[in-house]
Amino acid sequence: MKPTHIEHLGIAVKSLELAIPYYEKVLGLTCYAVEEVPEQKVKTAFFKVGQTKIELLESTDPEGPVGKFLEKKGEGVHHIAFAVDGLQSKLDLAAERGVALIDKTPRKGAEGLNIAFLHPKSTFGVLTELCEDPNK
Ligand code: CMX
Repeated sequence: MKPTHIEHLGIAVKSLELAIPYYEKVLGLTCYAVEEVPEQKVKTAFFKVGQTKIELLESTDPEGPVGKFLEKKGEGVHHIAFAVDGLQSKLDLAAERGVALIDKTPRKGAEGLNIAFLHPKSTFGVLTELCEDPNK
């Protein structure tokens, strides 16, 4: 698949309000966007570290993916997102190689990216997101 870089790391937190000050006041990063993604039942906060972002994820519904993750595993790293070119062809390639796809075709994610998830049961326990910037 040859990802170009790690686009972001998704970190599940109980509260953006409580977590953001750690990233700003201790790590010295700047929260440059807070965005609700209703389809994913999350509210997100973004920070940049070089070319990579940190995406904090607060659940807006206990039955959503992050709500269930927090209930089962608690706060922590929720997913890794790789930037790729030609997202649909990379999804087809993953399926050909036996990886279970959560999304067979790309959909819209935060920040206007086209995204698709690979199932953590196929990726050694790490929920994996592939992202493509449609404006690149
Ligand atoms: N990382 C690793 N494993 C995970 C996981 C994660 N983030 N989320 C769930 N799992 C594991 C669970 O621990 C569970 O494992 P066991 O069967 O061993 O107990 C298994 O997957 C099933 O978990 P579940 O709680 O029953 O949840 P579902 O099967 O309903 O859904 C998943 C799991 C990954 C398919 C679903 O969370 C999903 O579709 N995720 C993709 C979308 C998403 O995560 N959106 C939020 C972020 C959006 C954004 O970045 O904007």
